[in-house]
Amino acid sequence: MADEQLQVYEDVNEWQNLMFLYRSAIREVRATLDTMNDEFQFIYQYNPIEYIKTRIKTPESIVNKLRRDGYESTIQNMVEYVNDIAGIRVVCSFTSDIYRLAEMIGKKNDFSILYVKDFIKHPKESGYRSYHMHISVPVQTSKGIVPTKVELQIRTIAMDFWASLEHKIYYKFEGDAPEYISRDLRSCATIVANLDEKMLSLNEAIMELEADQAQREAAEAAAAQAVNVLKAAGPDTDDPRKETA
Ligand code: 0O2
Repeated sequence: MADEQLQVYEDVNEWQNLMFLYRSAIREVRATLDTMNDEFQFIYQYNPIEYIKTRIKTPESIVNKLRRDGYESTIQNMVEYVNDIAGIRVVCSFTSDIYRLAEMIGKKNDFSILYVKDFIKHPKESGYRSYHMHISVPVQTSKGIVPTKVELQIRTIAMDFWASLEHKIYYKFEGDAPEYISRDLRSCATIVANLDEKMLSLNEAIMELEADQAQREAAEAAAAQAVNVLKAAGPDTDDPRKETA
């Protein structure tokens, strides 16, 4: 009995240590994303990240996933086979931002990319679209560095809206929604994809107009400056009317 109790205490300790690692990994990735957002502002003059959500998977959801994949509910299996215990969702304005961000994350020396799932280029049967990056983050502890897995889901506002609603419906019907609801959701996913495409091309058109306007203003400013220089040089210099008078 005492031994069993000890085992429970050891497991609780192990569980708490693990949760500490996942929380720390989330904090580190989040800080990197905030810095990236600032860097993005510097390079492209706007912030691509609308908002970030983070979560630690619930014990119930971990156990369900292990069971679904045919593994026993042990802490070792959970660490080895459940890759999204630490989850970060990054919501962007445009699809192009997703790929730019993913590229920047890929270049971070601290993180190693374990694998990527591009559900934007290859949407799921359900209609789900999102870009998933599975990374390993080195968490510094008093006992040394512990590589810790984090799942990053990067998607647009429209994709996030769709996924949140679909997730609720999926749970409401325990994965067995009536066919007409699944069909409607799939057609909504197509509308969302078209909307994202339209918004992206609108944004590109706006940016082109802004660039043209900035160019025109710069040319006008240069012309005005040239006139001022001539005026300042006085009527004696280079004034052809003076010679003919
Ligand atoms: P929850 O409640 O969000 O945690 P892997 O281990 O990476 O090989 P995995 O994790 O079994 O594969 O599956 P996948 O397909 O990569 O999905 C990972 C997560 O993406 C899911 O976690 C969801 O958050 C999200 N997701 C995947 N497919 C769908 C979908 O069709 N609709 C919605 N709304 N979300 C989806 P969980 O654990 O399923 O759920």
